[in-house]
Amino acid sequence: MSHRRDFIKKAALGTIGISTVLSCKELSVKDEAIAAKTVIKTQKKPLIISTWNHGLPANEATWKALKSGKSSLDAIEVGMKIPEADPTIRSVGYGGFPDREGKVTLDACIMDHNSDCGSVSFLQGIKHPISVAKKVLQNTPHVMLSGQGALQFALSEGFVEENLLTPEAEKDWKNWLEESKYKPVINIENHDTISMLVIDEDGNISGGCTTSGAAWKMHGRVGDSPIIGAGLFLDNEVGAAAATGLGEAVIRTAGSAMVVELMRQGKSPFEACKEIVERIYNKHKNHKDMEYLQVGFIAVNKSGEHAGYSLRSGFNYAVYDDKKGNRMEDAQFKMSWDN
Ligand code: SD4
Repeated sequence: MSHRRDFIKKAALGTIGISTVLSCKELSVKDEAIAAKTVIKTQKKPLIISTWNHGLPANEATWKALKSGKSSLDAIEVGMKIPEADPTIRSVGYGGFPDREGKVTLDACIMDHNSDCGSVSFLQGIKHPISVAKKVLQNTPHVMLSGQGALQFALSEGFVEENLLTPEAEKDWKNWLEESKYKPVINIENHDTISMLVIDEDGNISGGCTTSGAAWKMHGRVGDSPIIGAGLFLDNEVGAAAATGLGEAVIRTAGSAMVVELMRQGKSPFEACKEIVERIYNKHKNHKDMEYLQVGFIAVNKSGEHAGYSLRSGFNYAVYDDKKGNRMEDAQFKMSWDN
């Protein structure tokens, strides 16, 4: 956990220059104009953006796959499987924190430029939910399979059932059980869904999302990540968006779909992400979730302009393009954790 804290400190430090100038308060209109200028524009393809530090190795693998001629869906799957298989990443796939009953339950979705999508929710015992989501897209007439049904489908497709609860995650769960105060807390240490948005060489957009969801959630709880329109949405005519943070807040506002819709109306990715974060803030400012609320969005439009914006500090995302290679960008944010 300590490396996670260090990372958050570093991520927060990365934004201190901005946050000091802005006193960690709302961006003023003038400051917004400055922030908008920092948004990166590129016509270069391909372009990959993904949430959080684990986006870097995921981007790397997806980039190689795209360059070797794989389809966007296959390339996204290759990239997303890296954090899913990494037991040190406690918020995605194998090694993810379990729910309050000690079960690791996984959510994932994938969507292509034709608006074909596949999704699994509340899936247990399968290390790569992103691959099962891709099979739902390719081999079923449905968009979403859940729980036992999703597991049965995965087994019928040749996936192997395995224990995803690592000794480390089990130990943390047992520690949590000592107090077991249930709050669906998404704070800076326990949320790190990976969402990835891709523009391929042809300019077509696709995306994916995979997570073990909120730590210590109620058994059966499903977050925003497998829900097309909430955790992920794209329209190949316009752009794409994906979310991280407290899924309940993202679902309440149909977050990613709204970001894309605002881009359709002419907003930049930065403006669109910021407007939906503001909307979430306004709907939650007197809400019981507000104390620990964090949500963040990444978005890309058809011309390759991209941005990230979060309610609270500490959110970053990985960007890979031909010009600058693979690197992290700090997202702008509305407020620090002290506010
Ligand atoms: C969820 N959005 O299940 C996910 C959690 C997450 O970074 O970790 N987001 O609510």
